[in-house]
Amino acid sequence: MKKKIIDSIKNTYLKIKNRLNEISLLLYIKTNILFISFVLINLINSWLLRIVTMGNLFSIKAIISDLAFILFVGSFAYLLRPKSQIKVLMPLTIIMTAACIVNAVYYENYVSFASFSLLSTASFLGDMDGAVVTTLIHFKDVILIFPPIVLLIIHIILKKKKYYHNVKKIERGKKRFINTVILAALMIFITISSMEASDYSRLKKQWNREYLVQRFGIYVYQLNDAIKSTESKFTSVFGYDKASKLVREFYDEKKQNDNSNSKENDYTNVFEGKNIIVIHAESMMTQDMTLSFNDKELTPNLNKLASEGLFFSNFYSQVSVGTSSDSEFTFNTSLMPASTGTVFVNYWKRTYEAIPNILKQKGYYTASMHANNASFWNRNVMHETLGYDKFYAKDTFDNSNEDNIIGLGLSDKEFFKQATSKIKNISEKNKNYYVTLITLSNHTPWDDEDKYGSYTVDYKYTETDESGNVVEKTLPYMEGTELGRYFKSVHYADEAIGEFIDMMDSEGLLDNTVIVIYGDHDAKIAKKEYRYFYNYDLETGEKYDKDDDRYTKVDYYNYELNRKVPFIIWTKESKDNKKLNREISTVMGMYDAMPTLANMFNFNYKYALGHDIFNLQDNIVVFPNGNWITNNVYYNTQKEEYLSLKDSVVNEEEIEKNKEYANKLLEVSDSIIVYDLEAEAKDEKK
Ligand code: GP9
Ligand code: MN
Repeated sequence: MKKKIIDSIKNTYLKIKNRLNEISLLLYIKTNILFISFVLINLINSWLLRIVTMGNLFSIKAIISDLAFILFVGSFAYLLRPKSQIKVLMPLTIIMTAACIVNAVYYENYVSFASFSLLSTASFLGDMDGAVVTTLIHFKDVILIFPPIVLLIIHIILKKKKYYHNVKKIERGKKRFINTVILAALMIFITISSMEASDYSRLKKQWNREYLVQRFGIYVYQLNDAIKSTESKFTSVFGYDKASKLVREFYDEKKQNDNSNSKENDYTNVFEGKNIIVIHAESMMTQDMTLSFNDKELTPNLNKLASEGLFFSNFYSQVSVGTSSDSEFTFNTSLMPASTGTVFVNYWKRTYEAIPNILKQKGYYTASMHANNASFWNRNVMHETLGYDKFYAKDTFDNSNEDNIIGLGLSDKEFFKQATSKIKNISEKNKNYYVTLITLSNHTPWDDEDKYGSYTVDYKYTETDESGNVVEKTLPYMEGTELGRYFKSVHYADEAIGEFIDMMDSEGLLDNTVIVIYGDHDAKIAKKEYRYFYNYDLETGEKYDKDDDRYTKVDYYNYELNRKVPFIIWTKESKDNKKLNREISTVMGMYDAMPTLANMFNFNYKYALGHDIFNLQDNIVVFPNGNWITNNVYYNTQKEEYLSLKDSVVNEEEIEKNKEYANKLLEVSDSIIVYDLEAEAKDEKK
């Protein structure tokens, strides 16, 4: 009886097993383990990449286009025998994994995704200190390496289990190839049919890389980027007429509807005939100027210059992947960074209406100074293009004393010291000069703490103990954090600027000179560092809880709004002159610097995209990713949503108008750069 029951259970089990085997999906899975693993592993990796970079947890659209890509490229494996399919699937997995890792590391540093058009830029990384590169690679990026390893393990197990030998009998390669391609085509169809008009233009322009990866996944993004990057080599040959027309019409319209760059105001010619010293302050942020630790201001020197001169407190840098070089470019030309690649590396063989070029025509001697390798960011050639008579790079500075080295090179204090004697020389030989000083010490990774001086970012306080004695206590606060180290470096960089002003003054070099200072871009420090900073309880040394009334949120918008950098125009006499000693809070971008200075120093230009800030009540600052800000709104193009600032009532019509304007402006800027349209104007003048 017992035996009978066991036999019948056995029989039923075998029957079910056979039935299941007949069901094609299960059979498909069982006989396609390697291929399915290949698809899943690479799908998961792309998803992980979106998490570690943008924190984007789930996007069905990205999963579908990832799937389309993986299925399509993988389908070719079916043209080989099961045993050999690994020969196709493994190289593909390695390539896709490499794309994920490179992009994760790249994102860490540039908060954007990598582009093939930047390959020529990669060489400059070689100039960086090893420490910089290693700090760019974080543990979370390392996990992205799993696909080839897991695929190999699966392959070995299958081989051991004689899986390939068994499936050989069932496998009908060509049919599977066709079926997989059909499935991939279906995914492509779903992707395309769910695309909106703006998606097409974004794929075409590649301005908003984050959006593209979020929408299409990393593989499709990288494929599109590869096509675009090769295409850009050809488009500068074609499409010239279209670009030229677009630019011509844009400026014609501007001339008719917007006279803010030609109108005279209180600042017209105020500095005519004066020398200009521009300080490009590496990673200096406006927020730094509002901070104090242990009752000592973080940036006392910048604060003093700002309070004595013109301080533009709502000023944004507009950099793209070209960071420092982009801000040099936009400051000097009032154009936007390039949409693919960087102007300094990819579009240096052009003619630009840049401040040094213009001032040179007016008889100024123009020079730039920077104590890093001349080839970094391709400055050695690009500075000549911008119109600098001479670029004083690393080789013109004495770097021999190891004590004077911080981070990437010569310390700012020593740099300014040696620069002052160079400026003295220049001043003796030239009536007027325009000198740009590019600082270096405040560059990431901010780990030369012992060289930054004695400024501390901990929290010192006193307490009376039980016996009535006053005891000094310390809470670590920002000590030991990345943001804390950055603050110490900022304090050092500020001190260096203060010393420079004093040296210039004692050499008598400030009497006919205007000092212009800009922060080149924000410090790109992670949100979690700010969360810690804003929510540190100075009574207990603990972090406020999220539910605490005192808890400060750090979200996309307040992070973006906080990326302001200082912009200061100062002279020795400013503090006694009401007009030259004030704060301007109208929102302003790096591209407004050139037209504003042009009005003050009396020089002409034709192509500026920004405005003379003294003629504006409100303004629009367009960012390279298509986001923009006015006094009332911050617009996020990735999410197509906005944040109203200062509780202002937002007019939808205005939003649409600004969106259109921002896109047009980016297109115009890019057309000028790619098609070398400022050269055209120069030729016309001849
Ligand atoms: C390098 C320095 C830094 O010379 O200007 O460049 P960044 O990394 O900020 O673009
Ligand atoms: Mn920089």
